[in-house]
Amino acid sequence: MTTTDIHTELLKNFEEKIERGDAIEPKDRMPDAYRKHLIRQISQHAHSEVIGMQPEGNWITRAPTLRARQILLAKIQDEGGHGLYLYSAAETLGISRAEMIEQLHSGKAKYSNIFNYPALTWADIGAIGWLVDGAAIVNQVSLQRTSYGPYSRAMVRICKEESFHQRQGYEIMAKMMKGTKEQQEMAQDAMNRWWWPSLMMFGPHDSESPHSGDAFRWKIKRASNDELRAKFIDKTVQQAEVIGLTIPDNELKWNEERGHYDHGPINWTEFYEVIGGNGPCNLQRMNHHKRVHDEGKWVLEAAEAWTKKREQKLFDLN
Ligand code: FAQ
Repeated sequence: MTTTDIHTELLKNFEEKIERGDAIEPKDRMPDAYRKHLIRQISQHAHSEVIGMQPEGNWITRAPTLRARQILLAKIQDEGGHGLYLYSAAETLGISRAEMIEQLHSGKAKYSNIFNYPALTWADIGAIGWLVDGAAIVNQVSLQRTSYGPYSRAMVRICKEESFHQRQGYEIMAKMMKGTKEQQEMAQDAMNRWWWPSLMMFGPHDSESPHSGDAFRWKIKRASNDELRAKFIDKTVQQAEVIGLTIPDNELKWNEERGHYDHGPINWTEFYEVIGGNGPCNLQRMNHHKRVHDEGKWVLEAAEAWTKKREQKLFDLN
């Protein structure tokens, strides 16, 4: 067998595994394009979790009660943990965490559009939990069946935690809607500002999504951007109705034939501006991440020095 034959055989094995719906594991042979596609998606997902801690972090000291503060703190810690599972999953594909952070800082790697908007009031914390985590869950539930084993297993755990996050946000909104007129207005205002960016989280329409072709062929994506967006809208409209919030879309209408809500046009110019680095908070988010990364370098250095010392000790003992 020539090297080319072996290569062809290994890639055939990969295609067959995908066809059967078997998981691809780190030691399996995979096409380079599959590996790169996953590194892009998983690292962007990880960066989103970590950058997503910033808008909520601003509210820890301003939470209205001790209970609300404890819950918010636990939620934000979870998001940091999600980032860590995802960085670890991406590392199994042959990229280091340092390289991923470098790509984030240089602008090569993206993170979710949604975290470039400011959290102006306590109701925004409700809207983030309810809408942003709600949108993230819809996407992540479908990714539990993604073809790459480490990514799919990370999703299973993450989804369990996200459903608690979504309830945390919904509880805040429900409480505010039972409160004073000012509190109700604050909740509606947060809804108005977070609704459209939340719909953008699912990415461009299927017809405009350059990565979807490969993503479906390799079973990385199990549902399309538009299908997931529709699922999110359908369930969220009902939740909004229960607590008396209005969806800020005059064109929102149930379509009996499609079995989904029709919605008004999404502002894709805004979406591309935001993911291109020109959203309201992009600079602030990146500067904060870079500063904290630099300030925390000593922790990494200390951990590395300790590991080296321990290894030397073990070596001396042997
Ligand atoms: N934001 O061809 P497609 C969370 C980019 S986790 C920014 O459709 P694809 C938890 C895309 O990268 C939220 N960029 O791409 C939490 C590509 O650009 P590129 C994160 C976006 O990958 C809650 C270009 O547009 N979740 O919130 C976005 O097939 C609360 C063309 O797009 C995930 O990352 C966007 N929204 O589909 C934390 C889920 N959408 O890379 C804290 C995993 C698209 O060529 C607090 N990711 N782009 O330069 C996915 O499922 C997919 O990557 C999609 C995009 C669906 C996001």
